Amino acid sequence: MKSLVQPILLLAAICFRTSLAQLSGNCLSGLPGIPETIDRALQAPLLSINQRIAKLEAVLSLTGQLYQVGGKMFATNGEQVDFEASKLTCEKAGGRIATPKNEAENNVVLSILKKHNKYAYLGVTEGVISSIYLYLDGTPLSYSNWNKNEPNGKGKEKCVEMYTDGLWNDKACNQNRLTVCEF
Ligand SMILES: [Ca+2]
Repeated sequence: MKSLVQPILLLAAICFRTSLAQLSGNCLSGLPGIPETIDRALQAPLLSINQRIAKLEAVLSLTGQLYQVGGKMFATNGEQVDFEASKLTCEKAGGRIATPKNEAENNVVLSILKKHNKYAYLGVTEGVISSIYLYLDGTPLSYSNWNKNEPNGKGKEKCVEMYTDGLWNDKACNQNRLTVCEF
């Protein structure tokens, strides 16, 4: 029960220090960060869970095992395998192979590649039409960061790798590349 008691005490302390004018806020309606619509009996346990997750994220980030940007988390197992094996590993872990959809996400994947000094396959493959690249669910790319003169495989480089400068290259799928997953 200790873990449940602590957030309640914390809230009590916050309320204690809060003026009457603010009593219509968190002290009466819900705990910080917890929607008011959640049953009050569940609010303290939820706050406790949120705090513990935040601590775990901090530890994993500190040790370089977790990279976060926006709502996504990226991580690598440090292993180099081909595209299909990378994809499968990420899926088995409950995520998917890294698929940066904006510059910020691309930069986070880049930071992982720089740390390991390896290239990685992305969750992008060539569609039925040559030189048209798609996400793995078949939808068109909303972001790309092709290297100069890429993609140049013309149907012979079905996968896409990211270099250690963040730029993309279409590449055969059978090379060994660092597995980077997103969650
Ligand atoms: Ca290429």
